[in-house]
Amino acid sequence: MISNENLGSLSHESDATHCLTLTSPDGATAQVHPYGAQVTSWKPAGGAERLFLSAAPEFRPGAAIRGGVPVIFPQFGGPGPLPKHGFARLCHWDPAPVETGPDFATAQFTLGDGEATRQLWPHAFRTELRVTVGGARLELMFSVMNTGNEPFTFTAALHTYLQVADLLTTTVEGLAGARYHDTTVRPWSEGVQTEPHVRFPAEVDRIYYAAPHPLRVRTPEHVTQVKSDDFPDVVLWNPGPVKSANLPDMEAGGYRRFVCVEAAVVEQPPRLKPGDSWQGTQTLIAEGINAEHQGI
Ligand code: TA6
Repeated sequence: MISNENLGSLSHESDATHCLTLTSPDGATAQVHPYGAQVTSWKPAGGAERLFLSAAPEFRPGAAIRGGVPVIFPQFGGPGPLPKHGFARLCHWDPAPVETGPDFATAQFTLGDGEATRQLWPHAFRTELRVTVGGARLELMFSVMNTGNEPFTFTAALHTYLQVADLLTTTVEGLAGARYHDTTVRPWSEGVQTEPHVRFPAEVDRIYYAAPHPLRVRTPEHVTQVKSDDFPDVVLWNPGPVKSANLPDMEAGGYRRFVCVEAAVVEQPPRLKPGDSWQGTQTLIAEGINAEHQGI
């Protein structure tokens, strides 16, 4: 468990008082928690909640918020020297004030290195997450800058939990032809997506490389388009019933209410020289929302 002083801890108090709400004039809203700069709610204009948030969160140092959009940096997954999924989701980020335009609201969150992050990962960096909501869209722009004197590499993801009414009637479309690793088995097995739809009859945990875009997450109730810019990879995850039962921060049956579609940069870790930066964007679009609400 991470308990360094500069890393954050999740508490009921911080949850209640420090969440930022973004409200676009057209009625679209998002909520972002400075702990992890984690988007925990997104409602498109005229629509209902589109993100999953666990009803049984863990409030302890070193725990991440289960749901919404955890920011994974500087290490995706378990393999590597850092705790699984790195530390960005366990840190308090600095929020800038919410700005509102004619058809959007936006806020930016910043995280830099500190003593605790340098103990885990000896690099000087600055990351920013800009969250913009408006109409049918939620846009998340993540950037990484090397503010030190030595180069570094990293992997990252926006680990988006999309809410669905029933996992078993949910499909993800658009990945046909993509090469992937199935990470539910050891060693990971390689495959190529042949079916036009990915379904979730049991645990799914796959990293698709150089994945096509956009993807569509289709349920009987609605369709969400997932676009990425400069995140070359996509991770699909649902723990299924067995692994879900072992997650202390997941309510019984909670796994049936989400699918994670993650914009990721994993296979080819970006290498930043001093002064260099990298940026990637994930955009979610609630299809079928009134056309006048499509833009940001
Ligand atoms: O992104 C998929 C994944 O790496 C899965 O292997 C699964 O473990 C998931 O993330 C959630 O990880 P977490 O550390 O949040 O429990």
